Amino acid sequence: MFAALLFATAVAKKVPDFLPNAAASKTVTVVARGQAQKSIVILTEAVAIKETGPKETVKAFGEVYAFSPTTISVHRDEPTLITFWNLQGDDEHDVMLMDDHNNVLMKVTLPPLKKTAYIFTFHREGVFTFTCTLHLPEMSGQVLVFPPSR
Ligand SMILES: [Cu+2]
Repeated sequence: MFAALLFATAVAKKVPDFLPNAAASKTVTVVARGQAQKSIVILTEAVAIKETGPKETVKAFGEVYAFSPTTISVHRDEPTLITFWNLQGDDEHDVMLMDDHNNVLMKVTLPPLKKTAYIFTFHREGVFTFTCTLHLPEMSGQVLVFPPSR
């Protein structure tokens, strides 16, 4: 009963997935299918976990995960396929993308042992931040959006 209640609370708290709405799509367009000019893979790396340790690190920090790489660069208006590989068999991750004013643009779940891919086209140059809401603050990274290449 108690466990079920805890579970229900966790589920209720979980932010549902969403892609950029009409306003956010002026900053970044995100689609599941289409033509991309570039492809980037981002892994979910287990830095310190209860199964493999180091034990003292897990004791001090809890389980620690990281996106790898943490910084990627794209060009403005260049459709870029970004594929997240969740390498963990028993841990869900997610990715929440924010603009340079910390406005949340989208959030999608990264299920265990699955590749999650979208084509991102950024329409504004600048520094965007992405983070896993389940492993804050360490599991986060940046997208640097540069001027068009030609
Ligand atoms: Cu995570």
